[in-house]
Amino acid sequence: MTLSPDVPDLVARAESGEARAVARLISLVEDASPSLREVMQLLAPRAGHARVIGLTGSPGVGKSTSTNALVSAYRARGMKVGVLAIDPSSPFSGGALLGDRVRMQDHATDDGVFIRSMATRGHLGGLSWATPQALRVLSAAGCDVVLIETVGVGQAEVEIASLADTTLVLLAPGMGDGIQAAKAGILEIADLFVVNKADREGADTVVRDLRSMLSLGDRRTDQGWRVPILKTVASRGEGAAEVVEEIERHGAWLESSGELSRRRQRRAADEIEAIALTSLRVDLRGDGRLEPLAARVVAGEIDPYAAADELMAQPPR
Ligand SMILES: Nc1nc2c(ncn2[C@@H]2O[C@H](COP(=O)(O)OP(=O)(O)OP(=O)(O)O)[C@@H](O)[C@H]2O)c(=O)[nH]1
Ligand SMILES: [Mg+2]
Repeated sequence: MTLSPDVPDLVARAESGEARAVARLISLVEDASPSLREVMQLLAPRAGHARVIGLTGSPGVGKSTSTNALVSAYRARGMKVGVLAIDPSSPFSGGALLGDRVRMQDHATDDGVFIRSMATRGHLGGLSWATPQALRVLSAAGCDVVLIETVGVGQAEVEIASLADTTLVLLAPGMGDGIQAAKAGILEIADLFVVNKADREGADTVVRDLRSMLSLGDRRTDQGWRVPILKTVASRGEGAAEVVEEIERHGAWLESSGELSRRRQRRAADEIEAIALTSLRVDLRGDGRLEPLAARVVAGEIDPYAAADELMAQPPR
């Protein structure tokens, strides 16, 4: 693990689709390895190939089961698929996402599918730092589409929307989701709503509630994209092909409207900012000037603004 990897060789093997090399590169991302600079330089020409689909929604709504069903639907179209399951609350990958692995077992031996879970808590740069780099790896490995699953709590769902080309918001009956959706600002981020667990009572009510909320807001109509609402039974794969069709339709709209390049430009800007801020923070912490300044602030000798000015007047070592 600590051996410095032969980066060009690793990248070449990942680009030829070797699963172990892909996994290794994503581990470098997770570990914030110093090798990443070289990795990203080599990957740059091949970034942007994959269409990025975000799936978010409350815990237990069926995101992993839906991801599994969507992977099957994409594989049926002969497309190569990457899956990133992101757990913003857990500092370790593995534990909390074990359930996801089990639910995605269908594709464990398919070499047209890369499945990877990633933990971002405790990572200095967080989700916005690590995820785009993992996406670059998967894109370079030839994935036509990458599905990112993240649980819809707090800031993570908003971040996921800014990382994805198309964002799916999942709801299910019996979870008070109609109300939750309005509260959580989920209406703003969805390009597509999926009401999962349509085999359960109340799915039509969720659809109706969503439809009336959407017609009140009607934010996208003027931009030419009307947010569709689909029903699925992910556990039986029902509706997955239709969801893929709508994602493709949204993709075509993204391209024709110019929105795709706008979204990707904004994403790249976010990514640059995250890298710059993270390295600035790392540098400041290792710089040795922060603690003495903090002591002076505590002693009332200077105020924190003046201390920050002093810090920034000279770039960190
Ligand atoms: N009845 C029914 N159950 C479903 C359906 N889809 C998923 N489930 C079940 O719902 C439970 C949660 O599914 P997951 O796919 O793990 O949900 P999740 O959103 O990924 O959950 P977290 O990752 O923990 O937030 C599992 O027991 C699934 O079998 C469905 O369409 N109908
Ligand atoms: Mg899950």
